[in-house]
Amino acid sequence: MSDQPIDPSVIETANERQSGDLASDLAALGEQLDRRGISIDRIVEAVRGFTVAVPSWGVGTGGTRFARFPGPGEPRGIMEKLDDCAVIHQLGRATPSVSLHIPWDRDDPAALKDKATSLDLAFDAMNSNTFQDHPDDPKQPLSYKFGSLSHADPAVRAQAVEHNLDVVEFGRAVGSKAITVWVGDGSNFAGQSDLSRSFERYLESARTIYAGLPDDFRLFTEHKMYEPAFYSTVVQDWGTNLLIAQELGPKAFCLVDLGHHAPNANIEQIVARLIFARKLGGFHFNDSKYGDDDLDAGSIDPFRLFLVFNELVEAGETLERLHPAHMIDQSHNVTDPIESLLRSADEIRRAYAQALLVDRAALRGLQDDNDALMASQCLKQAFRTDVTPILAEARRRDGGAIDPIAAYRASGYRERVAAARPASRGSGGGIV
Ligand code: LRH
Ligand code: MN
Ligand code: MN
Repeated sequence: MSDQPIDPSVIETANERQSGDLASDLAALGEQLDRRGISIDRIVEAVRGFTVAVPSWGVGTGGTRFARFPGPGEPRGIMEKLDDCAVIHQLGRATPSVSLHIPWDRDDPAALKDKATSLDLAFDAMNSNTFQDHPDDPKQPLSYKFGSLSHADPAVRAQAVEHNLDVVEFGRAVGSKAITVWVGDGSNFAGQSDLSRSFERYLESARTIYAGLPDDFRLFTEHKMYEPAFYSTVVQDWGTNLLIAQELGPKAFCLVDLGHHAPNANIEQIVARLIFARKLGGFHFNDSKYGDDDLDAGSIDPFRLFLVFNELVEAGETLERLHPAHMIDQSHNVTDPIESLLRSADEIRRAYAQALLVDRAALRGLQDDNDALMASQCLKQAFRTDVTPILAEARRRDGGAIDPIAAYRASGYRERVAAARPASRGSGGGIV
């Protein structure tokens, strides 16, 4: 048995109280879905099979670019971050893996692996970091102020390449199978850098990283429209990202962070194009209103999240072959990170379950008949269905909490860690 951080009796007691209501709600929804020709059990089982990784930095000191307001009991290092991640998985049963960020989470890989195993956790894609300087890191004597993989100075590029290879090696040691590379490289002024030459330099560096990947490793490159470079960013959009993945080869894929697009960009169409190109590698789920806000998934625009999942479900077997990585990428300033991550995982599963409810045969027929109104209604019918009982039942069947946030509050975990972990300045998250 693993070292579960929450006493299982807390979950059992809460579930006992709620299981009667859940059974009634599930039966009512099951009846409704039956009339639509959908087996509720099939949806519950599909939801149980859908998991998403939590970001190690998501449980750390949150904040925005402007300020950080650490909450009580913030984890002081990666081991405590893993404890918090274990709470999220124990209650929600949707997040069995953690995405690490190096150097924020650098530690002995064997110790990390042992700790994760003891908590029933594994590691998803690794993240490298050449968008900040790390003054305490002897491996990083040169500054990334003017870029990293695309820097004009070959010595800085070599240092950034080496860092990524180091992260791959670290990932191999902890059982990860992918690395996500996001760089802040770009320029703030027209004329500051050569748009073509900087991209060529980036590609040359990326090729060296790619050449150092183990056979079973994937490389995800992540695009972002702007920030910290405001005039031009080297990997600014999915077009550039696709070029990179195609240039590098079969182990290279594009990662879509939902917050990295212009407001109102049609992200679901980007996802469809990347699926067409067989280059969709994974997601960083979050929500945003204006920019890279890193808010809880589905908290502002759940319909957009649903539309992304609609494309994923529509892709069927093609998607199974691509098996994109699902990760959350959030930063929290006004909520308890554990609660926010529980909620995000639930909203992501919600969007998936709703997408499974779309009557695909009917939708195709309506599209082919150019019945715009009814096609839109067909999608909306799935989106409007309240799948909450399905999500709760999926958790219950896996030993999680019917209402994970209520169970978390009842467990007193935050109060306990607040007493055990003196206030720290923390590291990671909230700065990009
Ligand atoms: C960049 C980003 C990228 C980083 C993370 C902390 O904005 O989305 O994924 O690794 O934030
Ligand atoms: Mn991201
Ligand atoms: Mn981001």
